[in-house]
Amino acid sequence: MANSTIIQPNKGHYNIAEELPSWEDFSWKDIETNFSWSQTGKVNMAYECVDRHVEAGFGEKTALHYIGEQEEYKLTYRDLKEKSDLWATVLKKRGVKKGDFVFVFLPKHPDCHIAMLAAIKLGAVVGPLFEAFMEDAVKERIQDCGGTFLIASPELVKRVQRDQLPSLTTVFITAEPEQCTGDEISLFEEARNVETEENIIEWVDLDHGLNIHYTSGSTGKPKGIIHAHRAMIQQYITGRWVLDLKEGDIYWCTAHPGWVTGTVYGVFAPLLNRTTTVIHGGRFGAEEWYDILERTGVTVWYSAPTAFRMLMAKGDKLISNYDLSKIRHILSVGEPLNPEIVRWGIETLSNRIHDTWWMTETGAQLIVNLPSEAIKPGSMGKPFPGIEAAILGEDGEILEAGAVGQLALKANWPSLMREVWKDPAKYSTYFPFDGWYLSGDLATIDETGYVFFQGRSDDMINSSGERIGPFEVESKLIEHPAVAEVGVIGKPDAVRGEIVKAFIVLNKEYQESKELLEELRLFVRSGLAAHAAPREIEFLEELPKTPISGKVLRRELKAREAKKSSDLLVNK
Ligand code: 6R9
Repeated sequence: MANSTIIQPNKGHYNIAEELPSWEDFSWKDIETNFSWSQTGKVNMAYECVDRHVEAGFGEKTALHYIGEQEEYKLTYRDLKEKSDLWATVLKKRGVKKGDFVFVFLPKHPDCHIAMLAAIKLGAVVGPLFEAFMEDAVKERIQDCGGTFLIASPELVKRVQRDQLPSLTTVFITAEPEQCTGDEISLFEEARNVETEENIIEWVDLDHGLNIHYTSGSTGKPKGIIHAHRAMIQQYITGRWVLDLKEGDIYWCTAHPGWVTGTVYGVFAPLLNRTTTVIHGGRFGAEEWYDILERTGVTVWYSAPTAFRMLMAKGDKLISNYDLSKIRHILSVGEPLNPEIVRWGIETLSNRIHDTWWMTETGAQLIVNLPSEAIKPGSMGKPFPGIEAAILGEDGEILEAGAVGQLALKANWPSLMREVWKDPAKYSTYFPFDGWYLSGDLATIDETGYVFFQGRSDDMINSSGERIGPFEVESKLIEHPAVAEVGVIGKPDAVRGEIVKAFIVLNKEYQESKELLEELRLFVRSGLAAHAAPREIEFLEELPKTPISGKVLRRELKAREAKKSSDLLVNK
């Protein structure tokens, strides 16, 4: 809790704040009444995302605004309904039925939305695959749940090893027949040759499987996390109250649906709230991103610390070339949001950046900075209404304010995962203490209920008996003008148990030098604490990161260190 600054909201920015109930008055049951199924009990996420809005007279509203490298176009809610109905008809004709796994391997593109919605309309469980996955990552996932159907682009399908995936019987390609090979089916051609089936929607139970996302956690092979249609309750209301989405907003979530953020807050939540979503095909580029924000008039923007840091590293002069005045609400997820980024947001974008915390397993945001509340930079915010958080000690006891322990959430909430695919034993490891979901993250909660992230439990550093969270050291270092990116780990040390080691990527106008190294060490020593100052600093060209969400891979940095020291031993 190094930083005690409090940043008050600019109330005029936000819309929904006034309708927020007090914590005591909140009930998930009340939220359900926004949906017609609260009477029927039968549901379909795709209907709630799309068809419902067309029936209510909003068919002409823009649902998707696509900006690709070659083309740019918009689709209305009616377009999205017609296209997803049509593709659902094709899928059904080719055998897709309720409960089947349908993988979607497409770049960020409206086709990805349409494919996902079409599969969901049939009651299939959709598995969006991240566009940068290579052969093994794709194989592992499809194999694990015996996926039978795949919808892919002609480029990405090349990374699918059909000969090693016997379960995968049917592959649809989002292209014309000339671009298909072997038994691949041209989705475009088939779609031209069918009549859209009326009432194509398969009504399912609230607990019926909706999507599967694989998450690696800290060890072991990826686990298939399955969510149910019920998750929409929380995905809808967090979209409304946290993203503050309303009529007239232009919303951009920069994540690909292969990351849970891109599915929940890139596809479902904005459609559930009848918003216009911007889709940008292509990779990160500061100029492109600023251009998109300006040109499409984005009002609400959801991204990640790694992207904000890359924009910061490009300098503030670049921003001044763009008119970004339409942006009224910015949010972040996936990694600790350094206070420096929050300051940058206020100075250069005239907006607070609102941190949100959740996990693949939790299915929706749980710890948030509501737009109407004060922000404490360095804190992830407070539990969303209806969510109870606590810091637990080793034996599951609730720790007092300020103590470091495991961040735990009182189960149950609507979007909590339904199962870990074929691994009930793994599922129960999340609930070692009665009624609590254990996150694997270490955190503290202050007297006012704000939650401060410390690190994954396996990232904590213990140096001469002092416990040091890598996040605080990283956040201090990032304040230094020379530092663009940083990852901090505990390096095994014979005397101290561990020492703090920082891996730093320098901003391009800075050169590696002994003086700079000393200056950085002093910067932490004087700004944070002597024991937190890195005893070792190594400069790198880039940091290892998770491909999907850009999280700094501290465990990879650790593994490199371990390997280095064992090499030393061997070479002695
Ligand atoms: C949505 C998502 C989950 C892990 C989580 C934590 C880290 C997420 C964070 C954050 C600090 C935040 N994480 N949000 N750490 N501050 N606001 O990221 O899901 O990819 O499954 O990762 O990410 O360590 O446990 P997922």
